[in-house]
Amino acid sequence: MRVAQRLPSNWAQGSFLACCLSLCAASSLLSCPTSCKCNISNLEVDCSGRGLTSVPPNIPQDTRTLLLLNNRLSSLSEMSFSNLTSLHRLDISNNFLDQLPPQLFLDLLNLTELRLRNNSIRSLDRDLLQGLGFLRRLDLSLNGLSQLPSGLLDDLTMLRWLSLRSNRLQSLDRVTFEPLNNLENLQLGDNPWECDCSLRDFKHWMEWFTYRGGRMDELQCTLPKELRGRDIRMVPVEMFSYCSQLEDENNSGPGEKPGPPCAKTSPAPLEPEPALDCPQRQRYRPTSVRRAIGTVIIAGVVCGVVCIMMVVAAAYGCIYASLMAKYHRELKKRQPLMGDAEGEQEEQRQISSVA
Ligand SMILES: *[C@@H]1O[C@H](CO)[C@@H](O)[C@H](O)[C@H]1NC(C)=O
Ligand SMILES: *[C@@H]1O[C@H](CO)[C@@H](O)[C@H](O)[C@H]1NC(C)=O
Ligand SMILES: *[C@@H]1O[C@H](CO)[C@@H](O)[C@H](O)[C@H]1NC(C)=O
Ligand SMILES: *[C@H]1O[C@H](CO)[C@@H](O)[C@H](O)[C@H]1NC(C)=O
Ligand SMILES: *[C@H]1O[C@H](CO)[C@@H](O)[C@H](O)[C@H]1NC(C)=O
Repeated sequence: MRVAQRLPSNWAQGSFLACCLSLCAASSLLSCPTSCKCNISNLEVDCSGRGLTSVPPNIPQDTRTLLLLNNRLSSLSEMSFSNLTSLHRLDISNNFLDQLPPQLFLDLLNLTELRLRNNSIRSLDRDLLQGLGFLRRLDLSLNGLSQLPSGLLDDLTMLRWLSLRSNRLQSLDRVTFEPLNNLENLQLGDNPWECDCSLRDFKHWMEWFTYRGGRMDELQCTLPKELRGRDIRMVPVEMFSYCSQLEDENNSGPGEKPGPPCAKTSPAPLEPEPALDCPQRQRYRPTSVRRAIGTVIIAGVVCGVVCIMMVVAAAYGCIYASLMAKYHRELKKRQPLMGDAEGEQEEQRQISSVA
């Protein structure tokens, strides 16, 4: 298969070079797909806004930038980009893609920028981005993603910018984001986040991420009701302390670890650690959050009452003390008219000694 593929591509390269020696512009125009514009000075092939329903054939093999945005692509075959090994930038935004074949980007090892904004992608295969070790920008915004498979981002150690804005994400796993050592900017806004135990570990990761200088937009909670509209980074970590209580209770339970019960409900047996966010446990969380909020409110009220009482007592003490001080001062002021108190005492002592 591979040999058969390479023969024509080598031939194409050879003919391209030969033409370059004579008339470069003419040859590049010949090899440019009819529905695209090709720029040989930066090896860019622009096929955007042509109403395309499939990737045009005969895209020059040394293409560095391929623009396919604003078309009508609804599916791609596994081989769509298979011989464009020099590709650095690929933009397929504003199409109707819903499912991407797992091997789609397998040969694009030099890819630095991948834009899939504004499609209908609902899920991604965990191997889709395998080997893209040079990728710096990844735009998945405006899609229908409801979760990211763990391992999806494992090879993206050079990634600097990632957008997951405007999807249907309710939760994210810390483990999925840990390989992104060079991430600088993360966009997570406009998703229906559920701020419960399943987001706790990711909250910790976000705190570490911003601590080391990473920038983020807002992650506003949608559920539970009590936290709607709040940024999860502003929710005190104490609100999540009940999570470890739940875990402890379960771990010290009748010998049953949290792993197996989740695995029963988890649809993907491939994931090694589904224990942290099994859907079964999520149902308990909103009530527990309510309980935690209730505790906080009661504690606040009690503290407030005690504080007010202390302030009243202190104020009373102060007023009493100042009144007493004033009273004493006035007493002292009045006494000198009749003579110094001590002088008088001395006089009296002298009188008594004389007597
Ligand atoms: C081709 O790319 C170069 C470098 O980016 C640019 O200056 C030039 O305007 C482009 N030519 C066309 C026809 O777009
Ligand atoms: C990828 O990029 C490197 C360095 O820019 C280059 O040496 C290599 O040939 C490229 N690989 C492909 C398949 O184009
Ligand atoms: C998303 O893509 C559709 C179809 O190409 C387009 O009509 C729409 O304007 C795009 N929306 C945004 C926000 O880019
Ligand atoms: C990749 O190259 C082969 C041979 O050069 C060609 O037949 C095929 O259409 C090219 N694929 C793309 C997506 O341009
Ligand atoms: C422990 O896990 C089981 C099974 O998932 C669940 O039914 C139970 O409610 C959990 N216990 C606590 C205290 O959350």
